[in-house]
Amino acid sequence: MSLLLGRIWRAQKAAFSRHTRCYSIPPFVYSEEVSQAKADRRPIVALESTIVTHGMPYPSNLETAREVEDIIRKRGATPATIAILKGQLTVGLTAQQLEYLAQAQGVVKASRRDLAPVIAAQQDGATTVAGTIIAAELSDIPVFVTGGIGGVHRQGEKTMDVSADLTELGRSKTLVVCSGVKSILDIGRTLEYLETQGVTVCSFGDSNNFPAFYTPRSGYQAPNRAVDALHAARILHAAKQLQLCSGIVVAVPIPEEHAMDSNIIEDAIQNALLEANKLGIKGKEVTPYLLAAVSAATGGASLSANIALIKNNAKVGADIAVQFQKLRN
Ligand code: PSU
Ligand code: MN
Repeated sequence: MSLLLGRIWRAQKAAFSRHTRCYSIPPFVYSEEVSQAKADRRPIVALESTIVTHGMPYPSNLETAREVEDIIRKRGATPATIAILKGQLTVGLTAQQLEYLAQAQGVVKASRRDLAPVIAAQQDGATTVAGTIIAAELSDIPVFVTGGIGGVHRQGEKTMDVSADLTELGRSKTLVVCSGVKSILDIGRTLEYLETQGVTVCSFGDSNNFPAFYTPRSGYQAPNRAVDALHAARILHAAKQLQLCSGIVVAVPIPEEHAMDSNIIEDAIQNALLEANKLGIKGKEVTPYLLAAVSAATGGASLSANIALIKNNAKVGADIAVQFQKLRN
């Protein structure tokens, strides 16, 4: 009897360790470059991929993604563009992988809810801000750079269209550098929702004004300000010490020389919203549709502004990552 029990126990133990071994394999791969930076404890900056596949047209998307990575390298950090390639969550794309993704068709825009299905179906997926935060946390990369985060859509109080980026920020430990939210969204309600989620929102630099993506000032005050990269890194460090499992937004205004005229952009947005409504665009298609419509309506001027601000954000994000790594090491 005891022999039998012993055999059952051993069999169960083996099954259990097979089970745990199976799930203890990290669900992602690093590029060679990121893997080396990790080993050397050098600063890394996470980058999203929805901006590449759904946020900008080819070839501007590829050129911008490459330039952003190079800016980060020049400032002493390692870029890690994150995407799902044939079901493999990949932290740090090689030059070839980035080139592939920038032209690939049928890539799924992957937010939190989409990650598991895309991986299970071995599809290609471009991670949104929410999706990228999840991967960045799994791989312990605390600084992430993008152009704009998602937010509460205009009329969101009726449609309930609130980006999962906001709830993800509410449950993450990541610092996201961006230029605020696009004015296709309801900026005031987005700030309210971030407050509810416990997200620390800082304007960056000289002004307390929360930026409006294409323009440096939204008219809304940011609740905090980070005067420079070291200050932002200190805020991240303090949040880590407190084990706050809620994120930080560092909102960097578009450089004045690249800012758009706010009337021109507002007109383009109003028309794009009406058109989206008429066409019945819903759900995850809304943001990519509005981005493309605004770009077309401004003759590409909004695309140039978008490119300029993300390059500037890359500088700020790299500097924060460098400063934070010094506090951490
Ligand atoms: N805002 C931009 N450019 C973008 C996006 C937002 O200015 O490319 C993308 C980001 O990937 C963001 C996503 O996470 O759109 C938000 O989509 P949604 O509103 O469906 O959550
Ligand atoms: Mn939405």
